[in-house]
Amino acid sequence: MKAKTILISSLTILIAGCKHKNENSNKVYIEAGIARPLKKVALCCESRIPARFVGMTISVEPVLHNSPAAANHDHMVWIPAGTYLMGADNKQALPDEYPKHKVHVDGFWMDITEVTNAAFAKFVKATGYVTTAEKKPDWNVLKKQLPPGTPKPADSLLVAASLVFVPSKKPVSLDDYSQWWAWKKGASWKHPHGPGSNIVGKGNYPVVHISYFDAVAYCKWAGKRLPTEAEWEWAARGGLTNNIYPWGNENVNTGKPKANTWEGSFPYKNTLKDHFYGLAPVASFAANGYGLYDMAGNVWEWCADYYDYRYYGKLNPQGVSNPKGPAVSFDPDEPNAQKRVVRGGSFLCNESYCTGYRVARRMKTTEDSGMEHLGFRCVQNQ
Ligand SMILES: [Ca+2]
Repeated sequence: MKAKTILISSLTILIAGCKHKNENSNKVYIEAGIARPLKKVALCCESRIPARFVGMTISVEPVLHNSPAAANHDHMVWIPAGTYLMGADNKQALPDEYPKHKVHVDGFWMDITEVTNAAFAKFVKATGYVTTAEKKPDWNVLKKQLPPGTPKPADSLLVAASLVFVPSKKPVSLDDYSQWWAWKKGASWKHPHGPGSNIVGKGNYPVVHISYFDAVAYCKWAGKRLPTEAEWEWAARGGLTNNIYPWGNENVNTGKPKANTWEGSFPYKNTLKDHFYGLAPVASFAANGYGLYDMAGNVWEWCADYYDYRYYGKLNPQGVSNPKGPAVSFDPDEPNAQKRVVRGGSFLCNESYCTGYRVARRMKTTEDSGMEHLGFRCVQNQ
């Protein structure tokens, strides 16, 4: 196994583009230099999206040396309090979406769009903040989080970098995410597709390559916070009851485009029915019933909660109020990795295998993950 493949395998995992069922369960993959059986769902969307460093569990509260911006409700909408049934709505639901359970959430303010490049640039200008993707990984730190004996990758790979989407030229096995994700030196929020790309003229596009730490730092500065998973799903439903998508139940591919997704055959053929191959400017599609844009598709959005695939089953079946997620994360596919929930799907999600744009769809990734299709939006209590 080439060093680069080992690194990508150890740095990344899968995505937003994968089948519901992996038919090649007898294959193995290399993670951190160790061959492991490929589980039936191990490399599907439902299991995980790429992580920057597998098993790296850094819990670092961001420290800001500048005063926060004055809190206001500009560009936000009030989401009313309510009680709903959280979780699975249809047969595409994954095991971690069960059981469907009663949840009450208090009212809150929510950004009507994903945080944009323009907004993030203001934050960086005010604070001098440097994102995770812009920092060189420290091998002495990294190796402590990996299995003993994991070989050190080449110095040329231990650089400030992030994961960018590179389509294949033909159909490929959806088991091998390294065929469409590339560890690209210099990729960051300012260079979404690596050196040579930039965000000039794209102030109204969602900021991407944002780690959980980056998102929390921005929210703090803005006088806001990340939504809980329960708040996010309640808001995404937009006042509808037990519907599959933010717009209702009409299939994503039926009628006029309703979200920025991947149409065609992943990861090599995109029919562009929704007119966007990659990212779309925020609010390019109709808002949901609460006035929120892009709660489906465009970019995955960070939530505050740790991820535990068993979490719903541990809650009081009579109902819960303002749940804040489990005390610790647990993903059976990567039991040592500390993961947070991400929601909403991205421009890479496709009806045939990912369906990340369903309002009940859960996804998770390690806190240091930064990718070309991962962003966030904020909420506020009052
Ligand atoms: Ca699209």
